[in-house]
Amino acid sequence: MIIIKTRMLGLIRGRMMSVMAGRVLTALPRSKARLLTSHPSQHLHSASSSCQKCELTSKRYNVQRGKFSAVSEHDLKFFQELLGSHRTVLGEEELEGHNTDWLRTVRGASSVLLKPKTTEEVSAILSYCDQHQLAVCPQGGNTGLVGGSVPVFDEVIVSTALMNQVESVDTWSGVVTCQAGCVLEALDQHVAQYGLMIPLDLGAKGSCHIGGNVSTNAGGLRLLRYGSLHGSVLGVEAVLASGEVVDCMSAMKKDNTGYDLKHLFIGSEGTLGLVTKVAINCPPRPAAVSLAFLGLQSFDNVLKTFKAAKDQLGEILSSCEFIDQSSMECVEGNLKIKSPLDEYPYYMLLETSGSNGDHDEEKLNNFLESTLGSGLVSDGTVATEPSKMANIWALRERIAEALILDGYTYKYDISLPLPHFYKLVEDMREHLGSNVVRCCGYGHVGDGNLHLNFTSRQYEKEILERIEPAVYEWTSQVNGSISAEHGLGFKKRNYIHYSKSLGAINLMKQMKKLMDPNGILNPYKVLPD
Ligand code: FAD
Ligand code: 2HG
Ligand code: ZN
Repeated sequence: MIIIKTRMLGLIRGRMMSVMAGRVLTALPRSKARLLTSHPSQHLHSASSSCQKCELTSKRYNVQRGKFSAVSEHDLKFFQELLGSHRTVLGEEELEGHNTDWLRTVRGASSVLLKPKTTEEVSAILSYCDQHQLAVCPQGGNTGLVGGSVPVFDEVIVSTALMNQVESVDTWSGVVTCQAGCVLEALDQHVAQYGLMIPLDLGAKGSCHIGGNVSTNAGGLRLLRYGSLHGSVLGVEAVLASGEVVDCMSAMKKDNTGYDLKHLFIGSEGTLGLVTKVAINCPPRPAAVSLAFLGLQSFDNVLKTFKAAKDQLGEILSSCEFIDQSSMECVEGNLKIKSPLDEYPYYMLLETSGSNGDHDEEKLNNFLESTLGSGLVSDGTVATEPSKMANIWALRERIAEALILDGYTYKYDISLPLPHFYKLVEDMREHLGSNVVRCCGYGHVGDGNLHLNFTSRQYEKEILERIEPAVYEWTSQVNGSISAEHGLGFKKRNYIHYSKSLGAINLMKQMKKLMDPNGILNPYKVLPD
């Protein structure tokens, strides 16, 4: 067994960072994971061109502050003694980017950001906050899309930015053990040296932390192939609100010793504990990757093409994504990225990953021949060259970024049975008419996960009230989920009952009470008011 010793993994080196209105906008480069060679960086801009500060969440959403203490000079002294003054960040300007979400739709007013390096420091911080009734907001890369990663009022922000050590890579079992603050893309590049890959990939890979990914149970572009983090994460270490460290760091693939507590931390969005370490099962890195980009005339053809891809490409199919015309217009128009195909009402990306390029290409070409021949697919192109694949992936991965440039984005992340998948977009488009600039649908069609987005020039309460709860009622009626992969965070918590029974919600509340009796961990998030 070969164990490779520790290495620091921070924000990807050499990335361009730009600063807008005092906020660092992290560039999100193309992944080597998918393409196996390096690529020019892409720059992810997180704000509308006007770059205005958004309204305080507490005001916009009329939230009542919990009975927490406010941070005092005495508290600051404790934090400074524990971490030193450079890891106890103060000041409105310094905290601006940590108080505001990536979408610039929610904003808190925290006055202190803490940057621990070790589990022991996290434990000391939480134990102190619990004893002094100070609310805490855990923060990773702050790329979350439901307002969970930023404070609502003045919660102490505990960032994992400096917890970026890889502890070991077991090359026999393919298990990597690391701290929670490793940036996803950096971690993937690290395990690539050993012929492995992190079984998760998403557009925010250059900024999001693995601890944030685990805490949101992020899905991403390859869930179809590698499954959810509930399967890939073998171990979790987390610190409870009391400061107690819960060690569930088994790196064994099989471990049936009692309740599998790690699952409580996967997807609980920092409300039950702060994740400090993870152990992840990494599959072998594929030697050959191909990407087909298809144009289709109807959504029915999208579904039939997905079915055909499963039947004909089965074991090598690694991603099945979908883009509608309105999303394509947005990414082409706002970001000036050019599609290699003419205009179609629907587009699909089908990626194959395997160990034998010739074999995979032959399969993909046969698949294309048959679907083009039968008329299911109207046009298509296959890329195996990294730069061409990168351009096609940008059309899909950068839609969220393109939408922001319209002004304000109303974002919905819905699981639906496939026969209903696109009907929701059509019905909502009709329901909203010319009130919105755009109503578009895209997403992980292979997983039944629709990303439904609306935009307007600026935030309008009337538009929000026209969308919600209508979109959740529609979803609930077809037994879908109102949050497929982004979580509930702040924005969706009061709609949980559309997807969970009263009994389930009550049990969740009891678990919260047991694990965080004073409710200091990420208040106003996940559970309903
Ligand atoms: P943050 O945004 O910092 O935090 C997210 C939540 O987790 C918050 O509630 C926070 O309190 C909590 N948290 C963070 N770290 C910890 C910790 N160590 N312990 C306990 N709680 C913690 N999501 C998908 O699922 N699939 C996608 O394909 C996808 N694509 C995206 C593309 C773009 C361009 C962007 C901007 C976002 C995308 N997201 C996607 C959403 C987001 O990237 C994920 O939710 C990601 O997992 C968040 O990681 P983070 O480190 O940025 O966490
Ligand atoms: C994606 O898959 C992300 O690109 C973001 O989950 C989805 O922008 C969205 O709605
Ligand atoms: Zn997604």
